[in-house]
Amino acid sequence: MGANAIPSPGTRWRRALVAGALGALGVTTALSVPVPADAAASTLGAAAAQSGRYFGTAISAGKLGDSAYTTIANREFNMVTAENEMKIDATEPNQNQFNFTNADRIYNWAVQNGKQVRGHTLAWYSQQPGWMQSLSGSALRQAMINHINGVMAHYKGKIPYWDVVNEAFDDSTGGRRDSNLQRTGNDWIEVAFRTARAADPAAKLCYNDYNIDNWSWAKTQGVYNMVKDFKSRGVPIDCVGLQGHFNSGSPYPSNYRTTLQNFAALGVDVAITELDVEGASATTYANIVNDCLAVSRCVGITVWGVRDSDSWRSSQTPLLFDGNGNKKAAYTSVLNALNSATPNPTPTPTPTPTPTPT
Ligand code: 9MR
Repeated sequence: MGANAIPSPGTRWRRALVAGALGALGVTTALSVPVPADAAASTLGAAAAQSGRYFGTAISAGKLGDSAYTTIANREFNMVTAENEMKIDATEPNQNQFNFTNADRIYNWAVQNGKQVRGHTLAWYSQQPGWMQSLSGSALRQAMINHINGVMAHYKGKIPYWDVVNEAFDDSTGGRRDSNLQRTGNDWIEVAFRTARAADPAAKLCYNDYNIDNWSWAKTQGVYNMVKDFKSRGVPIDCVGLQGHFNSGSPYPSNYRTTLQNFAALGVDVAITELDVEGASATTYANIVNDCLAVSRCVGITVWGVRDSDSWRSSQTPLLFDGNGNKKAAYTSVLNALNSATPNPTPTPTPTPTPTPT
């Protein structure tokens, strides 16, 4: 909890003044205008911490030598996701030869600067090394298990949230995405989660995907039904990551809060894990933040890069800082939304999970 969670006397005094002025004008409605306060936090991470949440960014190891980049990243964010460096091709380039050089550069930079790290990602159809792409059947299944064990052992007890499985659902049908992992058998996802639980019982285990924001979309329903099934059968899952890559083809939906609430009601944390918004509308960014703040189990928000020039979709200028590192209007609206949050509802994370015997 940040030191600024409780409004200072000065804040309350200004509120009373505004209320008095409105009263003199005959305005009697409840006052809900956010009042800029000296209690407000001045960075995204500190502002999110006021309600027990985090605000994170994707980080690239190759940019850690860019001081303009690290200055902003260090100042503003208190959670870090490796944009590519913890993926399968990076951490196990040859079968059973693990390489954590770049992953550790990011991990160490984060921890040395007082930040936590979200693990991304252990089992995914994409960014598989060549040797894994050529496997199938039980050999691939065993390689997936071995990969999860190898990476999670390296970071055991150090990563609060792992994206165990990424993007396993089909975009249009709401069924499973066809992939070499899927062809090993429909139980591959639960095997991945059970393996992950045993490998690091302290980590919260997430399913992460895009286009699961709109409650009425088939893909959202498909993932929801999988999580519901897992919870009912005791398959260990603790969180759902909604990536949040919003653009004209996949716009921020008005029912987003409903989606977050419905996932959370299954008994998992939710997080916005890779947020970017085409054009970076300040209003849309504020709406997204307010939706997370309205859901007690929405534990934090991560934007997918620091400056527009760092984005995988840089031409869409979807982030909070421009290419020169200047704060954009969306930055201010996000900061204000975070600062307007009451300390409650605070996230109520899942209890430390107990390993489920396989
Ligand atoms: O931002 C990442 C980009 O640098 C990589 O080239 C790409 C390769 O697949 O992955 C991007 O990150 C993705 C993330 O890992 C999973 N969700 C979608 C992200 C954007 O493609």
